Amino acid sequence: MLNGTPSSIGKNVHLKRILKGGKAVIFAFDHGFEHGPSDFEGDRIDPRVVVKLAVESKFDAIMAMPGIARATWDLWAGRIPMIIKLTGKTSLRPAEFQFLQYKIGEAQDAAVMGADAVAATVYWGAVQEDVMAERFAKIATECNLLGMPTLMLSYPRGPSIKDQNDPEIVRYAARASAEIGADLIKTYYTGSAESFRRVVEASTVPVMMSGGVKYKAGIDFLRAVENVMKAGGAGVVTGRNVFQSRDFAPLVMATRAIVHQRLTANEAADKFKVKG
Ligand code: FBP
Repeated sequence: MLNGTPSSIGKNVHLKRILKGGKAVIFAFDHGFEHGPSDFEGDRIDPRVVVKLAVESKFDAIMAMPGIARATWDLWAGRIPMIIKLTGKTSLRPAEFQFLQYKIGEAQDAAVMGADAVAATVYWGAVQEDVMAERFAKIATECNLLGMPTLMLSYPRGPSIKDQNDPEIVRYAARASAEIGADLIKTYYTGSAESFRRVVEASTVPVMMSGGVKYKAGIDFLRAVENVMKAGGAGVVTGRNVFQSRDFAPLVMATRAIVHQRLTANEAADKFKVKG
């Protein structure tokens, strides 16, 4: 039996709830804050409708802002681990502030609410990279005391970042995220299994793909997930590719089959009848 300090054991207990065999398919649901209500169509404006779908489709965890976690707690409690996001920015801010995420909560409040982890964003390459990195480091220190893992949304963005999907830049961001002490990393897909492997190998902690803007067809999204798994990635954290699709549950189940059972994208799409 491995021994450890209470906080290191706590971190592992939480991580084991989120990652199954070291892999996970996590639902990103902070878009109402980051992009505004225009990201949601019809009844999906209601977070309870979306969280119910996420729970029923069997995501491994949900990442949401504190107010959404609170408004839906009875739907996820005891069913799916919640990761509370502690940084954000709205798209309403002036352009010169779009590269800065500010702190909107405390790790302690997330722990009190029953979260299994906290998430925070750093834009590597931004003018205010230092501000976000310092905030992340403080959150990580708090989390170490609480025995909670951190998920970093590790995004290369800034005046000198010409291509935020450039594998050399994404792997630098992943490496910096691991070096600062993130427990899990979510970052941009670099376009192929070979290039994403370079990202994964640069990190000392699990690297997950960030879903991004909705692909034209579900199968294209599933192919990207397949490549991430071939590259040794730990899965995917996705929002729009699922909640902006009418194929919500089939897409989640197909993604799970690729991540957890290593089906190919074509096999998973056939099995779960993903249409687009
Ligand atoms: P998606 O899978 O929808 O891209 O969600 C991932 C995410 O990081 C969200 O957590 C966040 O709200 C959004 O993307 C950020 O989007 P943008 O790239 O416009 O800042």
